[in-house]
Amino acid sequence: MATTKRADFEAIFPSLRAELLEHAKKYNLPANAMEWLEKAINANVPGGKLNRGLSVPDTALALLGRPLTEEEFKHLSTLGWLTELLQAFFLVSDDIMDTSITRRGQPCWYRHEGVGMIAINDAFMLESGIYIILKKMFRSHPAYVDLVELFHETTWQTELGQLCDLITAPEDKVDLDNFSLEKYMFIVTFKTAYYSFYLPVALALYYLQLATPANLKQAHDILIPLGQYFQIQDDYLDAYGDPAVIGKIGTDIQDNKCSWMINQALKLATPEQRKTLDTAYGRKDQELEAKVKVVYQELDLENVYKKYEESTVADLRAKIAAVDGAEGLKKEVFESFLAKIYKRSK
Ligand code: DMA
Ligand code: MG
Ligand code: MG
Ligand code: MG
Repeated sequence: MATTKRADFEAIFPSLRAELLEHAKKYNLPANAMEWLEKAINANVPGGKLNRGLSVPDTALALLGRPLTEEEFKHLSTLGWLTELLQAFFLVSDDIMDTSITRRGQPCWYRHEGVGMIAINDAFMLESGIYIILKKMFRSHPAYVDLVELFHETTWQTELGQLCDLITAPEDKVDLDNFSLEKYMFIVTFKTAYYSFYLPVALALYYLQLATPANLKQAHDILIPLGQYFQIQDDYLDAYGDPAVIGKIGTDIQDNKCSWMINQALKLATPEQRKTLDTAYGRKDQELEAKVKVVYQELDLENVYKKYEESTVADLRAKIAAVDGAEGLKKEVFESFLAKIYKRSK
């Protein structure tokens, strides 16, 4: 299947950045603030894997089964970049809330020299940028209201997920009985699956004016499980990934997160191992974190994860194989998502 070239997609970005800066300049924003805004955009929007962004034109390519016109490519890539702006907004704030150290191989934005909590306002500006570009480029598109509402709803869903993620991980009160796979699935569905998987496909469907309640639901029912799998990978990589490859240092154990790993450990732990987890999990202490990882090793969570991955991917493949095109969707849309993330190490 034809896919979007990363360089072609990246070539769209400078004009969007210019639109945002020009819009700020209209208010006579002082030069030092203009520079700040540009730096905040440059440090946080490009430079990721661009999986979400590329998925928007890729979905359109799969749906149409023909090359995109220049205008379609520009518009769909713009919508892709708006998902990357949304992601930048979430990541800047997530890293503050998770007290993370690095992101994409660099210090997290709030840890840059002179940034600190100004990053909170930067996150808001990155979010607002979505609606400035949407208005500028899609104001007269028949699906304009759908696009705006989709971004708003997806943002809300992600924030609900982040809320649950955070309140299930209190800093001052570790209680592993408070975790469950049920709570976990809610958290990951909302904090990750909607914005990372459902959003790009829904954007392409709305833009092409192919969206119907039935195909949005069919897409949802495959993309949400795909997104859950993606976040389970993220949790696995938090403990087992190589920071040099994933570009970030895991914080889930010290942050007392209701992660997939701890939920598996709680299912399998002996009373002795459980005691270790109770005293070592969720403490801001590297030695205690290492003790939790020893229990993970003893329980061979690496293999538990690999088995989970194979069985989930088999289920997902079966779901995708059942897409018959009756609703105007194509298997390729979902196959390309799965191919991008299967056995990922970053
Ligand atoms: C990701 O959760 C969710 C959002 C909305 C960014 P996370 O904190 O596990 O992500 P990461 O591991 O990238 O910090
Ligand atoms: Mg985080
Ligand atoms: Mg987080
Ligand atoms: Mg994570």
